[in-house]
Amino acid sequence: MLAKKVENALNEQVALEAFSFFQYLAMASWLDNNGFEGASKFIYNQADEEKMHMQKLFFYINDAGGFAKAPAVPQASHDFGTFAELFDKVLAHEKKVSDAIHELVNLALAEKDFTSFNFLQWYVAEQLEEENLFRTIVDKIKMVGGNTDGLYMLDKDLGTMSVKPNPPLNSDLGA
Ligand code: OFO
Repeated sequence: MLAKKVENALNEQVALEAFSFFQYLAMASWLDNNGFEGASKFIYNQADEEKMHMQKLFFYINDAGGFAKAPAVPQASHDFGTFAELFDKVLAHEKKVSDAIHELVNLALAEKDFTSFNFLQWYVAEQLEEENLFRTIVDKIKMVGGNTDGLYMLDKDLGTMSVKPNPPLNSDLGA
């Protein structure tokens, strides 16, 4: 049974994932407008992943006997400075999401809500993967520095990065 405090915190996480979706949509649009076609495609795919993260939580809340609520989402920003600054912001955002997931895990354990604790392990693993991915991209951007040829190649590479197949959106823990 879903503990009430955990249900509320899961609904807050739904809102954070929804914000991530819109924030990445805004970033993809900025990249597209600034000539970074490959990176734009890559971030559009990341936005889709965030939507999936949100829906997976949403379905879980109801599956576990709670009430999933469509969230109010804060306005995403549209100004990111430079290509490098944009990816710094993505990495910082992913770290914030990881902290929120870890808080949720902590709460589930404190409330002896072992079902939610188990469900959330998928997000713990996902955040490790996402932080690692964006840290690598930030490192590559630093390596390239202001070199336009290097930036061109990096943008191209980002555009060819494969899209992960989405897991089922219900609370299937085998996902
Ligand atoms: Fe990229 O963060 Fe969702 O969970």
